Amino acid sequence: MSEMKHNWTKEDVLAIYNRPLMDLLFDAATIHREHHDPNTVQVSTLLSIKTGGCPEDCGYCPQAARYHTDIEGNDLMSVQHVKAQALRAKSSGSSRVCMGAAWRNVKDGEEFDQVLEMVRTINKLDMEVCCTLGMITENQAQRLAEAGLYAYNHNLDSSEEYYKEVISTRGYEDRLETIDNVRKTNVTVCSGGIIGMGEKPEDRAGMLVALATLNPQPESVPINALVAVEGTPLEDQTPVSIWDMVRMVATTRIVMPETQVRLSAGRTEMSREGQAMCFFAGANSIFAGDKLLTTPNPDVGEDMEMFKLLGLNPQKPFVKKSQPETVEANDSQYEALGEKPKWTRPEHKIERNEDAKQKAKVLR
Ligand code: SAM
Ligand code: DTB
Ligand code: SF4
Repeated sequence: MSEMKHNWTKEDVLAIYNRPLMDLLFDAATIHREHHDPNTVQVSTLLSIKTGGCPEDCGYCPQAARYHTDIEGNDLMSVQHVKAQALRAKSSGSSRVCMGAAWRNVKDGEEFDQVLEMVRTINKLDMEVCCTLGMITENQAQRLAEAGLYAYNHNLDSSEEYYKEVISTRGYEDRLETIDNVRKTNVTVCSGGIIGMGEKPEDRAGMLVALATLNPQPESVPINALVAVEGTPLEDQTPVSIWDMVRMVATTRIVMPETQVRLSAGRTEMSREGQAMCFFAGANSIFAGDKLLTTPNPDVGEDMEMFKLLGLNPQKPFVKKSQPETVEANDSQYEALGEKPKWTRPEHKIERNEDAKQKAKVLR
């Protein structure tokens, strides 16, 4: 096996992305087979533990309070409810539960303590636990690790340049800092992005460079196709073509050979043939369950039929890394520091975000 390459440039990556499709697919599939079992796909279930009412202005997101979408907001879910959902996910073949909260960043206090209890509870069910809670400090990452967190998801979403066209309430450097905070613990890093937001292939390459030059590279990289939700600034984006998705997956596989590449949002729009091409190109993980966080996803039964048709097997938990131990709240060696980190707030004007916000005001 060759040494992992970390010095990717945008030119390198764009050249890979633009290769003749058959060459690109062949190389990606070859690299995939050198590093992974091509017939095994990791299955994660998403659980929105705190939905809607988010203060951020992410142009793609139906959970941003400032836009008018038909999302019903909820308070933080109870630990019992989360446990019941995790058991359901386990019985339907998922090895991982990914809990998402519509927060800008984690604040120390009762709600975070409740999330830590959710992490302990799911880890004790022998499932991999992932959280995506917005920006976190090193101390918060350590507390999550101690509770038994397996992965933390924090997407870069696009290139640094295009990020500014989508979000104005936080900066790219905040995202990188959170990833760095997670890296200081034994929690694995899950970070990827979205295609179909109006970005150019150069931006897709830029995002992959930002991820592939992290050392170590993220253990998992979700590739989402934008789900264009009515009321969000990106509601009118044309759907990405399957060819773009396949190119993105294949390029991700080539530049990050060891990573689990997750075929994420947007699968309801993809045919089985399209998804099969993505698996061939190196995707080896999916989100299963009829809902992502707030939008639809293929039915579990249909996914299992597809697995059967393609001869794919769900990956068992903890095959890539051993199960973390759970330390109980009373035995914790970390205390809540109550820090108030100065995450950035660029607040530059993004016209389409402003328009969507104005429209929401009229509709309310
Ligand atoms: N609030 C936290 C944050 O932003 O980091 C965690 C939850 S947030 C919903 C997690 C990720 O979901 C985003 O980074 C984005 O990549 C993805 N996402 C959100 N809305 C989406 C959409 N409409 N289509 C595709 N992906 C989406
Ligand atoms: C990721 O990259 N995609 C997931 C997960 N990580 C948190 C979320 C997709 C959300 C799609 C829009 C929704 O359902 O709200
Ligand atoms: Fe909030 Fe996350 Fe949605 Fe942005 S992506 S609006 S931070 S929930």
